[in-house]
Amino acid sequence: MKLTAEQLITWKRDGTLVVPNVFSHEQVAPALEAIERNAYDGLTYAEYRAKWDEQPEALQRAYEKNDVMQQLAGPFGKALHFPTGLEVVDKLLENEAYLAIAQQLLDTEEIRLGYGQIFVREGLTDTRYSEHPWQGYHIDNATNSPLPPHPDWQRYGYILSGIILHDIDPDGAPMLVCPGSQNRLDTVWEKHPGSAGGLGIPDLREFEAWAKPVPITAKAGSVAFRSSYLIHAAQPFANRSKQRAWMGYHFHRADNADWCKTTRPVPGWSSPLYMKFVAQTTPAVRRVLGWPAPGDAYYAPQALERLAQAYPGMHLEPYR
Ligand SMILES: O=C(O)CCC(=O)C(=O)O
Repeated sequence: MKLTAEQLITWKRDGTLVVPNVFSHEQVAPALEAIERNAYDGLTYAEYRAKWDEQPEALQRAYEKNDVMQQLAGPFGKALHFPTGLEVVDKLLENEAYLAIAQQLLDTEEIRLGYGQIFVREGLTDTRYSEHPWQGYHIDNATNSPLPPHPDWQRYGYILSGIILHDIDPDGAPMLVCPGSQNRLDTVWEKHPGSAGGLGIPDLREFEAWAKPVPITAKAGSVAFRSSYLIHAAQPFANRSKQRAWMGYHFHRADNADWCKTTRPVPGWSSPLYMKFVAQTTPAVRRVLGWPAPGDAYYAPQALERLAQAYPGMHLEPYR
C-alpha cells in the first residue's frame, strides 16, 4: 500500500497518522475474539460484562490477583508480548501492506521489529488515566530506546503502531495525542529534563501555545501510527460499557537497531513459541525480525540443511 503525498505530509508535520483499511474484517474479527478470550478468562467481552457487571467488588478481587504487567492485555490478560502464541494475532504482522507503510514512514526498506504487545483497556476495571485532563502526558521512546529525543525525530526515533480491531469512538477512551509535539521537545526538555529515553510533562497547560491534544478515533482495520517522540496521554472512558483493544507493533530503521531494543521481558528468539512462529511465517516477516533477505549469501546449501533441522516445517523454497 503506497501512502499518498498528503498522508506523508501529515506524518512529517504531525508525527501521527491513522491509515484506514489496512486490515480486512476477516483479519481483525478473529484477532479481536482471540484477544478478548485472552483478556477475559476465556470469555468474549459481552460474556464478561454479563458475568461481572453486577458484582464490581468480586471482579476487582479476582483481577487484582493477575500480574500488573499482564493486565496490559486486559484484566485477566495472559499472553501479552509478541509472539503471543495467539496465531491469528501474531499473523497480523504478515500483512505486507502494513509492513510497506512502516517502511515508508521510516523512509527505508530495511525495517526491524522492536517490540509487539497486546493492549486492552475496558470500562469496568480501567484506572489507566490521570486525575486531571492536563496530567499524564509523556513520550513512549524509553520503552525501546535509552537515547534522549534528538531534534531529527525521523532519523533517531522509532514508530509505534496500533492495529485497530474494533471501531474506537470518542466515548471509548481514544488516546489523546499532541500532533507536531515530536518536533517541539526542545522546549519541554529545557523545563522538564527527561530520563534516559523518556520524557514526561507534569502540566500540559504550560505548553498550551502548541500542545493541543486530539483523540485518536479510528475504524476497525485501520492502523494508528505514531512517533516514539510524540506526546500523548490516556483519558478515561466516557462510556464505561466499552473496551479498547489493539495489537501494537513497534518498528525502527535497521540502522537504529543498536539502541531500539525493548526494555520489556519478551519471549527470547530461542523460545519454542518464537521458533514455531519463525518457522511458519513469511520471508518478509523474518526479514523484519532480522534474518537476511532471500538471495543473501548466507543461504548456502549447507545452511539451508541446518535451517531445515533447526526450524522443522519451515518452507525453504524462497531461500534456494
Ligand atoms: O491508553 C492510552 O490511550 C494511552 C496509553 C499510554 O499512554 C501509553 O501506552 O504510553
